[in-house]
Amino acid sequence: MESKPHLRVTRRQFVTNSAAAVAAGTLAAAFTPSAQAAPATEQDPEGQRTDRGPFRVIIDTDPGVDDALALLLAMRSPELKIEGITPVAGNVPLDLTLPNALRMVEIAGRTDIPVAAGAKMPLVRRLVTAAYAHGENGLGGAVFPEPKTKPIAQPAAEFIRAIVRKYPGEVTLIPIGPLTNIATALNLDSELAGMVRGIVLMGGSLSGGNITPAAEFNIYVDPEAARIVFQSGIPITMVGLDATRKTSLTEDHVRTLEAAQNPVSQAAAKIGRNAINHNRELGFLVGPNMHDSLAVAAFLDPSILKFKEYYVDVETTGELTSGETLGYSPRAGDLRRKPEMEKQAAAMNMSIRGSAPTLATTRTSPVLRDKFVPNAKVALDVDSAKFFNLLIGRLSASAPA
Ligand SMILES: [Ca+2]
Repeated sequence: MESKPHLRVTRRQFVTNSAAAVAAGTLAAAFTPSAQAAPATEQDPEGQRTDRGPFRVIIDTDPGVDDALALLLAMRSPELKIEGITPVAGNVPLDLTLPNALRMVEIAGRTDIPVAAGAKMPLVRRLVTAAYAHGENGLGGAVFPEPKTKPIAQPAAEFIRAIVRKYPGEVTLIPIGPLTNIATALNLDSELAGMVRGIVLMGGSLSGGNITPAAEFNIYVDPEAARIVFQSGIPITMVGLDATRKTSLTEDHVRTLEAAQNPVSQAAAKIGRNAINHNRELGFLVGPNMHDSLAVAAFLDPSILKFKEYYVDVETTGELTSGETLGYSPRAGDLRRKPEMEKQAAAMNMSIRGSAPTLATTRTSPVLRDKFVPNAKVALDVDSAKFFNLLIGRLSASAPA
């Protein structure tokens, strides 16, 4: 099928703009929050300018301790028009992530939000879960009643496709679990990528993994899906371990949540308290990282993070490294040039090179791309205090009237 021309232009513009930002080569340009993450100034129907949305989003999730808090944060954020929540297998199997998502919707009093069941398994691999970190029930052992709310009949990938097609160019996807549902939606419809406004995801790392030394958990679970997403051309904001491991939930945070008398803060406190205790039992020196809510926060307020543009690709064939995210940049690591040469360096077509071909292959060149074009803004640093002000502030505030 032919893609719609105007949507193609949008994608080409992104690439052109990204290339221009690289060509500009300034530190400021490198750390400008991503356009798709920064809720841009828009016109509302009355013609009033508004910086606060609401912006259409779909949250794809595998609750998950930090997913639960991320969902509660999102449902307490007036900037978001949550079109749906799409649970996926990840931290725990789908038969737990689905009811856990429904529980959060009920706790937040937001049963108006459709919840669509997603993939039970990664695209081509057996499911590896993280029950070791999230407890057998996925919520760190915090127990909540069985949800009464039911998921909609439509499967997640079809639901994502339908919503994106309904509002072309408007929907931002916020995946905070393995990328199976998103990749499946993109596989269903070759035009879909051109209609997605952006993806702000929790996943990956340019500084070592958490489930293996190479891979972050979400990407490790379904590297093939992650590769489809990173190569889709959709503008991506990657909030990975480089930033999320600098966020740590503390006793003080939990006490603030406990003191607030509303169902959301009480539930968040219960989950947070269990997570801290679980962490302590495992002997960790720092409190639980709030990986997923940082991705939601990155969409709400990109100034919380510092970003740099990379071409990110995903290792899918390693014996030890599958799910590793590789960040290519002519402005990072040993490839850095003198400032006066930076512009040239980007233009100089730094090639994107893979592993050397083996004798058994007929592949003549391991060059994957002949020049540097970024596909992701990667969060490299975070103002943790500012992030927790947002997270704990919104979770402990009374419900909006
Ligand atoms: Ca998650």
